[in-house]
Amino acid sequence: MAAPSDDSNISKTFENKFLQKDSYAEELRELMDSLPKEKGWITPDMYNYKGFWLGSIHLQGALRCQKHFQAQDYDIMLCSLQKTGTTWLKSLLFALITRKQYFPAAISQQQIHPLLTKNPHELIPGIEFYYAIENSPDFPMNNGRRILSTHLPGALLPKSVWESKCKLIYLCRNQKDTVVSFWHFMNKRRSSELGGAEAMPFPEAFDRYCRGEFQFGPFWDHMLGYWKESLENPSKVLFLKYEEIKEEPDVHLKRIAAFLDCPFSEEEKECGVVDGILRLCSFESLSNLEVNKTGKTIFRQTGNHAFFRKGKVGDWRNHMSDEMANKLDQIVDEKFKGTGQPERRVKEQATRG
Ligand code: PAP
Repeated sequence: MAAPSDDSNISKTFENKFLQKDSYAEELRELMDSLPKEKGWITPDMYNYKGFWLGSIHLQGALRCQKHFQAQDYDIMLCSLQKTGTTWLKSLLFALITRKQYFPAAISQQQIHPLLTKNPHELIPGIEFYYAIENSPDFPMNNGRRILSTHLPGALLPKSVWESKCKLIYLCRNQKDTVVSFWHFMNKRRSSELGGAEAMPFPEAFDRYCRGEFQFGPFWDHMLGYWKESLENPSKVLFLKYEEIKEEPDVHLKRIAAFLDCPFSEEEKECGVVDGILRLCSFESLSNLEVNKTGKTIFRQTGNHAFFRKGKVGDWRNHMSDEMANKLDQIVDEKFKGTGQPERRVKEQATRG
């Protein structure tokens, strides 16, 4: 069946359904009853499944895609925790892979680029969300590839992802900016999806994040799983950082293109294709499009504007005390000690702002 596209129907049934425990399949209810649980940020509960925190929607989606999703060698899977820059990288990947159909440097004269009328999340589906709705969603092909995304940790991905030759790109971000971004986003969702529920105070959100108790967390195990795979198999997993892409977007876009076996030709570079993609996908460009100012996501009542807040490195300083920042730095140091994880470098960059 075709990928869902009518936002009004899906968002109503999808969210409401997953807030009602009675409506879950019996098998899922039994599993949920057997798992450790905590209060969810949006849903009433969150479950610890094999070491990771998932809401009922994501648990259903994870189990279904483990069972039914078949990765293909030509697939591209963008893997990330929430609020690490997924929307941005989705737009970059889409523009990169479809650049022959939609020439980014000449969009204004010749054609309407899909990114000008659709939110990146509509163009690149998150597999666990689609599998939460149905057993066999049909994902779109773009120039001979399927560009997909997931917030699932590597350990919960369907086996075929690891067994096939599909390529994985992992994106991470400085934790201090991530938790601030996550807190803002969740409060917007609480307000629009939970009938104006009160905002969660930042100290509470921060403590839960530090304990790893947020969707798809804890961040350390999520990151380390992909980090280790990227070291062992660099042609399979490319490990990227938001701050580094911000610093040298052209370098990283070319790196991504080479990793995906679709490098830019000299001619393309001279014609301004790299710059065209970066301009099209910049925060300023995407956040000012009508679809991203007033449109809604497929699954949620929350508007697309929630995916575009500031897009800056170092905004954590406006929300976090020194004591909080030190606490999170210590957790990062402790969790990544001895792993060779280059998190420290990300941290220093963000500290410099
Ligand atoms: P998601 O996991 O829910 O998809 P995600 O896109 O990963 O969210 O993260 C949103 C963050 O990326 C926001 O960060 P902020 O809250 O600190 O501002 C958002 O502003 C930022 N972002 C979105 N688009 C871009 C872009 N084109 N360039 C840079 N940052 C962006």
